[in-house]
Amino acid sequence: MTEDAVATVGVIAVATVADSAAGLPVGEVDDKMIAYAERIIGRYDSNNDKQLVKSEYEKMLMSPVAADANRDGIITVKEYALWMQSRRR
Ligand SMILES: [Ca+2]
Repeated sequence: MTEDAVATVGVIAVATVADSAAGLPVGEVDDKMIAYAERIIGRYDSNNDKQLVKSEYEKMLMSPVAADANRDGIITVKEYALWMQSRRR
């Protein structure tokens, strides 16, 4: 599946994820999902700190703000991976 296709699917699922944000899974993240999150984040990570701040992620087609599990305004690889993983279930 292309990343664009994933993004399209994600837009449809965003409301569901937002509803269940309080119950985000903790811990177990698929290695493939981590690698995928690193690729996506790396594309927007201007300062190469392996995480996204608002000025970086606001350029993304699909806002990952729902991935910010602890609401600190920073999207880490793990948060992004968990978020994507939760949307695929
Ligand atoms: Ca965060």
